[in-house]
Amino acid sequence: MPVYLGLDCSTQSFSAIAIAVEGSRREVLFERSVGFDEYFPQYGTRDGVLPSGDPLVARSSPLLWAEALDRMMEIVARDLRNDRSRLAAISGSAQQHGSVYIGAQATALLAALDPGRPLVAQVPGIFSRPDAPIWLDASTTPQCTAITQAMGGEVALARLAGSRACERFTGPQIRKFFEDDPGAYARTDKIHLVSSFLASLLAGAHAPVEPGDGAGTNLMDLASGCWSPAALDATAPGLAAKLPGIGASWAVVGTLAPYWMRRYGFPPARVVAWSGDNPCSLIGTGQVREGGVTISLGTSDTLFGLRRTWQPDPSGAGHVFGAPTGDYMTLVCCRNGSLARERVREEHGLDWPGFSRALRGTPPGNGGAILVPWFEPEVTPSVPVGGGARRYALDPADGPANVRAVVEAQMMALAIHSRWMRIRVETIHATGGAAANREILQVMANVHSAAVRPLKVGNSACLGAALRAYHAAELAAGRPIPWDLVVAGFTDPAPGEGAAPVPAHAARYAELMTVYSACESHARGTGGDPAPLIDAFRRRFRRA
Ligand code: XUL
Repeated sequence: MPVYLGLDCSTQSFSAIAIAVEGSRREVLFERSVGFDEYFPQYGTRDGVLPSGDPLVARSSPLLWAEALDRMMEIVARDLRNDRSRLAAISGSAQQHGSVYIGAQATALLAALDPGRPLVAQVPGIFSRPDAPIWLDASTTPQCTAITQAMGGEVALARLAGSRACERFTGPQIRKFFEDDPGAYARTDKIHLVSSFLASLLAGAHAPVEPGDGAGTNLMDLASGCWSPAALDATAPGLAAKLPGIGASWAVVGTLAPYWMRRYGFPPARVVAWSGDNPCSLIGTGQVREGGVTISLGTSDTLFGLRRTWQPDPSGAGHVFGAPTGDYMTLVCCRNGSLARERVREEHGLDWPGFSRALRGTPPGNGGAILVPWFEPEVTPSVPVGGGARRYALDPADGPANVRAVVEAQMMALAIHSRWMRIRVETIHATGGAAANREILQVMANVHSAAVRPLKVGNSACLGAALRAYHAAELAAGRPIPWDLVVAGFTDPAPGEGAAPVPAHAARYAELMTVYSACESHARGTGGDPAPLIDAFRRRFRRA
């Protein structure tokens, strides 16, 4: 059976999933993952991020990503053993918005990688900037303001690009680089997304940007799928010449470079355009039709669904990206995801079973106790300068109540800030590390008043990349397959698992969400004291 490989360069780790497909026979061969901090301590990252004196700055190392790719390909070659020759295509998924800056010497270097030496020994010279700003960076508020002004305001930009100017998006990051270091900007020949950078290393030549991920730049005209000349002009001079082209999501960008074939014994497998982790996860959770919803609980918590047509979020908080099917996807992203859960768990000296026990032992609605979990600057709603977490009617020392409060807040924030999508949520496909936690899924089901189904494969972004490789390889071979058939057998919910909403608890959250919104507004300095609302909620659910 032909084998397809999906790779995933996320914030904290690098993963691979190999699948085998032939007709209706479908099999996940293996999943592998290496954490950046543990496997590559020499880079000094913490949770995948380089240390910085400025809490608004978040960068990682493109060299680390290259080394992790090399290590993962070695692992995959070992694990595929005699099946290596059956590798038909590879695609990938990467954290969105991050950018990699490359000098002109890279083109020749990429084409002549020496299989006798590891990648990490050969590529340091290609970067015109040693670090890469990533999606956790919140340092570009002045650049966002300037770009917004030049584009005629937030609404005009969102109508063109699917999102207002966001601190973590690539365009504002490029503008900041140009302002801070015009010399290095001038020496930059190509600016890649993390996704197109890694695809370029595999193919040994500059790969195009994929439109799903390209929509996370504030630079792409979402309707035409092309770079917008006006947005490029508003960002930095000469940018058009520095960006790779935008290709179709299913573009075969080349075959594996000789480096990979000679060093690890791979065949000349097709390299398919890489996309962002959220677009890939759309496929990896089987959202290939309009109307469904995925919640992904990872470093970021995201909620998204496929759309055939699109309108931007009038509040400016949500996003519209391209979907790898050629459609669109709407998305909200909350930055304070897994690290916020971990922080509360650690603050109260709990392990994960203890975290689950705390959820089981506390009442839905938490008696009106609220935590607004903005431990780090939040992206939804936009809280660029870290105002810190805020507690309302919540004792900071009460471990179980804080555990419930962080999970309820995260679920309510996703529900509140995704209303603009107007999706009638009946079933949620849950993915990401925390989707393995039954108690968290129960809160999700009650807050959204929807059935929650976790999927068999937890890393849906990586699986989505493997499925995209399969789809594109078939298309390239003249055998186009509908997306329903691409995902069939891979993205089915795990049987017997999941959570159903409890109607009385769902009704309670419908009221608590009004309280939570008021707490968010108060915490942002845009609303009054939510205490009267909290008291009213408490009186109503006193005996709950
Ligand atoms: C989406 C976003 C995050 C990153 C995390 O807009 O910023 O979900 O893609 O990997």
